[in-house]
Amino acid sequence: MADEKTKYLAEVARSRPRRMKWWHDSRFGMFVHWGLYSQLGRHEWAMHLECIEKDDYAKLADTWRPKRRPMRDWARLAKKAGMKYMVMTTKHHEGFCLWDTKQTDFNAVRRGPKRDLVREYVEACREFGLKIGFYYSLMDWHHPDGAICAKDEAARRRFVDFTHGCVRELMSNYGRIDILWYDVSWPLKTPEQWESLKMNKMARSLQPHIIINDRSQLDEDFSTPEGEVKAAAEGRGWEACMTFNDTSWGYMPSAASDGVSARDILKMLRTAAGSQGNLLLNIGPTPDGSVPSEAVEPLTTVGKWLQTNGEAVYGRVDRCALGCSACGQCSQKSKTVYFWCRNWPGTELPLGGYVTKLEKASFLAGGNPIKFEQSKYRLILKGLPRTSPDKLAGVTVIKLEFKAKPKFVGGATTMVI
Ligand code: JFZ
Repeated sequence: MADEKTKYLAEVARSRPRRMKWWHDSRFGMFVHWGLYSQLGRHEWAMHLECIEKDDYAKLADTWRPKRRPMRDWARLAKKAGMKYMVMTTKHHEGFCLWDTKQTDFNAVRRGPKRDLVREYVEACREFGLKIGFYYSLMDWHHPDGAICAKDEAARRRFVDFTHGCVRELMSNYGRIDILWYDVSWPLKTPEQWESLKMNKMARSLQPHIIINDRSQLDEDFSTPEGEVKAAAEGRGWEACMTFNDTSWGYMPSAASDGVSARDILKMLRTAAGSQGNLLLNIGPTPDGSVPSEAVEPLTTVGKWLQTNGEAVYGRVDRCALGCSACGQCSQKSKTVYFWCRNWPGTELPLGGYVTKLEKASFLAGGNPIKFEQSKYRLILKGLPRTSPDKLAGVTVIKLEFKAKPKFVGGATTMVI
C-alpha cells in the first residue's frame, strides 16, 4: 500500500509540469460558491452555525429557482476580468448536488431547480473559453453516514462509495474537466479511510490531464492557502483563494460594504505573480444566480488594467526579490523585473539592491521609455510624471530590462557588512 502510494505520487509528480503549465500561466481564476445557502444569504456555513435541523434545511432544495443560465454572466465577467479559469461548488458541505446524480435524490434535477446546474456551468465555461474546475466537498452534512462514518465501518463503506460515485460521475459525464478542487475532509482522519488514492487514481484515469488540489489528504498537485495570499515552498504550486468580503463565500448581501477594490485585487495578484502562485477570487452569486453587485466594478477595472499590464502577470514568472522600495513590489520574468508602483513617489523613483546593469526602463502600459541613473546599489528612475499614470487603480507597472537575470543584494546593511 505504501509502495503503491509512493509510486502513484511519483508518477503524478513526473507528469505535473506538463499538466500544470496552463494553470501556472493563467495565474488568475474565479471561484464560485453557489448552493442552497445562497437563499439564506447568511454564509455557506449557516446550517451548521445556526444549528438548522437537516429536514428544515432540506426544504431550501424546493424553493431554489435560479434564473436561466446565470453561469453565462459569471463566465462573461471572469473573461472580462482577465481570469482564465473557473471553479464552481458542485456540492458544498450542505450536501446538495448541483448535478444530475444517481447517488442521491438531494440534487438540482430532482428538486427545485429541475435542471443540471453543473452542465450549464460547464457549457458557459466552454462558451467563454475558460478552463473548468469542480469544487467538491468531501464533508457532507446531509448524507446519513456523513458524520457517523468515522465511528462505524458499515457507514464508512457506504459514505466512501457515495463519495467515489459522485466523483466518478463528475469526471465521466461532462467532457474534459481541468481541475478537481476537493474541500474539507472531516470526519475521516486518514487518506486510507477516504480511499483517496483509489479515488484520485480513478479521477486521473477518466481525466488524464486533470489538476487536483491538496484537500483529499494527499498532497497532489497544488496547495491551497486560504484567506491570505501566501506562497508555498519553492517548487510547489499554490493557489490562494480569497473572498470579496473577508467573511462569506456564499452570497451575503450585508457583507458587500466590506468590499474589495480593484486596487486590493491587484495587490493580491501581485503577491501571487511575485511568488509563482495563483489567485482564485470568489464570488457568491445571489439565489437566482446573478453576479453579486460588489464584484462587477472591481473585476471590470482589473480586466481593463490587465489589458495593458498583463505581461507582468501571465506566463512563466520567477520568484522575485523583496524590498527594493516601499513604493511598490515586483514580479519578474528572467531578465525582466516589473515594478508595480502603488505609492507614487513623484518625479523620481529610487530602487535599491539591483546590482546588474539595467539596459532599459519603460512604462509597461504604453511603452514610453524612462530615463535612469544606476550606481553600485541604486537605480534612480528620473523624469517621471508627478502623479501615477495609472488612472484605473493607481498601480503603475515599470518594466526594467536588465542585461542578465538581475542579482539583488537587499538593504543598506549589505554595504556596511
Ligand atoms: C472551506 C469551506 O469550509 C468554506 O466554506 C469554503 O468553501 C472554503 C473555500 O473552504 O473552508 C476552509 C478550508 C480549509 C481551511 C480553512 C477554511 N484551511 O485549510 O485553513
